Amino acid sequence: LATGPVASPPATVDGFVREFLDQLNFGQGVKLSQSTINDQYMALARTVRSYLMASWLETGHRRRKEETKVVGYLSAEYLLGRQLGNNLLASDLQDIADQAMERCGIDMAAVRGQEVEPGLGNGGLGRLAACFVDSLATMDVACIGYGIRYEYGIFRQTFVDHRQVEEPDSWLRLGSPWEFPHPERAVQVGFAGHTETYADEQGRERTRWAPAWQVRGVPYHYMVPGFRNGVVNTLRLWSAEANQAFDLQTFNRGDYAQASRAEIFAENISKVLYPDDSTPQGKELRLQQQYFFVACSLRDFIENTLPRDFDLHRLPERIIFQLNDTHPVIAVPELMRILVDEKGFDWDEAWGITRRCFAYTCHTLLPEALEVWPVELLGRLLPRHLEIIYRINEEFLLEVREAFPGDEGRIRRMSIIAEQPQRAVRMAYLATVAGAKVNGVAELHSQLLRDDVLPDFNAMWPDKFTNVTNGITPRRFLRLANRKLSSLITDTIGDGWVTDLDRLRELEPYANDPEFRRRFREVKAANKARLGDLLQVRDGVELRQDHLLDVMVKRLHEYKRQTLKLLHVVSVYEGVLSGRTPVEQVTPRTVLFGAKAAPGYHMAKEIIYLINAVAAKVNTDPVMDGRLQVLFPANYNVTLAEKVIPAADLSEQISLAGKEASGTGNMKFALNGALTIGTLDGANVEILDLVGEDHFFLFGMTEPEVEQLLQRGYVPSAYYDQDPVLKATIDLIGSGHFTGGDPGAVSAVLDNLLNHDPFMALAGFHAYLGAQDRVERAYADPEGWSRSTILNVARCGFFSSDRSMRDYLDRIWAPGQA
Ligand code: 26M
Repeated sequence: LATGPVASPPATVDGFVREFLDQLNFGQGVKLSQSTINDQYMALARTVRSYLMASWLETGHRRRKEETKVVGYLSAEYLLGRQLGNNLLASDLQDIADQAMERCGIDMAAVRGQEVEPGLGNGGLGRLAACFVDSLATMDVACIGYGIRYEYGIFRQTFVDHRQVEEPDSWLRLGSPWEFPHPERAVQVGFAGHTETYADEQGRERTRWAPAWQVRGVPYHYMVPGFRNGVVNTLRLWSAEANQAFDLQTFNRGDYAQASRAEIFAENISKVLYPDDSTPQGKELRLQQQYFFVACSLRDFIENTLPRDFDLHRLPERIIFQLNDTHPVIAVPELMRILVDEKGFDWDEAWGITRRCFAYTCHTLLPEALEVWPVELLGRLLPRHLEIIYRINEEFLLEVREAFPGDEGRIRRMSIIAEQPQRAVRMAYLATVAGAKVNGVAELHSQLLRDDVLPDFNAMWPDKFTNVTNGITPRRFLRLANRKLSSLITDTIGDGWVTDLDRLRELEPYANDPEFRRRFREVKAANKARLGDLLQVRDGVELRQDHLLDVMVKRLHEYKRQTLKLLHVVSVYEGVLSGRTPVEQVTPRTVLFGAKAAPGYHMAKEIIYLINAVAAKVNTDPVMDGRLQVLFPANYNVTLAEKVIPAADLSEQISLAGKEASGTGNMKFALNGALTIGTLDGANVEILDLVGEDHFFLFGMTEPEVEQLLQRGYVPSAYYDQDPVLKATIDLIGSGHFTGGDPGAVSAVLDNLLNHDPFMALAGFHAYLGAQDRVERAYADPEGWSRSTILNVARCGFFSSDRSMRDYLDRIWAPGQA
């Protein structure tokens, strides 16, 4: 009994209804007639879970027998999005669930709307991690995703008087039906204290770390189902808990607040996601988070996942830890500490193992985004790790000296320890030294990484560097988010594309088929109507269905150039206002922004204010005759993305060349039948290559041209002085027209543009307007536009994260084996 596979409930409407009612009655403890929407959501989620459970257990069992190499994806962020729809899709229960809910008289849409998405990430990097684990499950690759179970995810954005106000994201308030706590698998993590040397039984000198305090890491498991393949991998997110709720002596004295201080302190570690995504603040709590989750993860893998008596000399045969940016890099000295201090390995032996267990992905080019930890802080929080980092650096610099004798400048440049402006550990260098491979996230980015960010390391180890262009999961971002387009594609070429996205190529001939083009336009119109309904309910705004929908959704950053988009909007408005453009000549257009600003990023918040101020004016000024609308729904997140992207006509990817590492929104739009207006940056370059110049609105400088302009000396005000349209546009903003007559309210943004403009928005303005003219001419020809959108979909199969995972396997995780 009970040794065979666990039985799933019958995959029929009857079976589903029965399981659902059981979950409602015995799990949730209510009768259907008394149940709230939340009861129904919880029971439905638990029902779906039940269907996936047999596969989860089976996959776990198989993995333990297999003895294959596991990918340990180490990421401080997973921006998962809602789980219910995804897991219904993966288990092929969508239709059954719909019918079952109907039979119970339940409003399925309302129940779906009840789910709060786990927003455990900031943006691209966190969403990429979620796409990657989805693809690995679908490809049946053994992967454990390791991360942090933040109690509060990315803040909820609201606008008050046009300004961003952040609210805590208490996504766990009603409980999450998707998580499985495993307190029995908890591990201990130490902090601070001191190190000491001692002689072991053989008289060898050894070091041990005596931490000053410890916390308990409790893992919460989440299912990561593959697409209809019976595979369910695991995401293991760690929550910090105090070892004891109270200091009993203090408790007995009656000082209850003091008695629970240790508990509060420990639990702070996984309390909240840091909402910065480009300028790390070097905060102690952030370092605690990083060490906490990698220490838990390494301990978990070595002690609880590998077989009992596993010989750690062979560790690289069983694990590759992929470092998602530098956030988990403290895992490198942690593994050294485990091997040397705890397991008694020689330093050289341990280092030989460690260097084969890690690979590093870099996600940025901005120098200010590279993490650096002051030695003072690191030494106080993790004294043993600092010693280990020093020794790694010493021996590394010996290697450099040997390879480049007498080149002291190079040694200073390459040192893992920076001396200026304060002594600090350069985490990207540590990752590069330790990593078996280092990759960028798009061709251009990987090239710039070699040439500009890590050139000395590239000179030393050219073979270490490689590229893996990012991708997105076609399950969530096409099949789930755009059911109508998916059906049209499947009706035309079959459903193999869902797991083999290159097959979208088979759509190419249909770009010339007027009937197919008509159906394609029908899909877009339906998606636009669906978004209109949502925005009406959510924000009480009307989305004009006859407008070109022009979308810019991404984090608010100067380098992404939301201001350039805004300058375009204002120039259109100013043209009509000043009588330069007859209003009938304006292409009816809705510009939709979605963007969160890091709470401490002042300029980004000013830009948000300006967008809202411009929207309020432009939307209501009768002079525009309703032909230009600016919408800025608050709190852009994965859930909203799934509705916005399928409805878009135009995708704004207008970062200054050389600044956006890859972008992944760009891929989502192209695959959902929007055309891109964009620069030669990140993965845009590869999208352009694949779809062709006739089907992409390219503008702006190349990265070398940006460099040249910088060398010559960039004077933004010269563009203002010489371009009358730009001047009129900026002057209108500067006049206080959008800010109730108060020019002061926009001066920070305008001063910055006119006097600094680090991302060359003014230099880009003219070419951008030219590209927008080309957009409007193309949009005026619906057949030509449809043809281009179909070719975009047909030619972008490359951007499946399944292909990204194949590339990681071939180039990084199992070269020669795959
Ligand atoms: C660091 C320290 C402290 C607090 C937060 C951070 C931090 C968190 C997220 C820093 C950066 C973070 O994310 C950066 C990011 O999302 N980068 C994007 O990665 C995508 C996936 O590779 C790329 O497509 C984008 O171009 C890149 O901007």
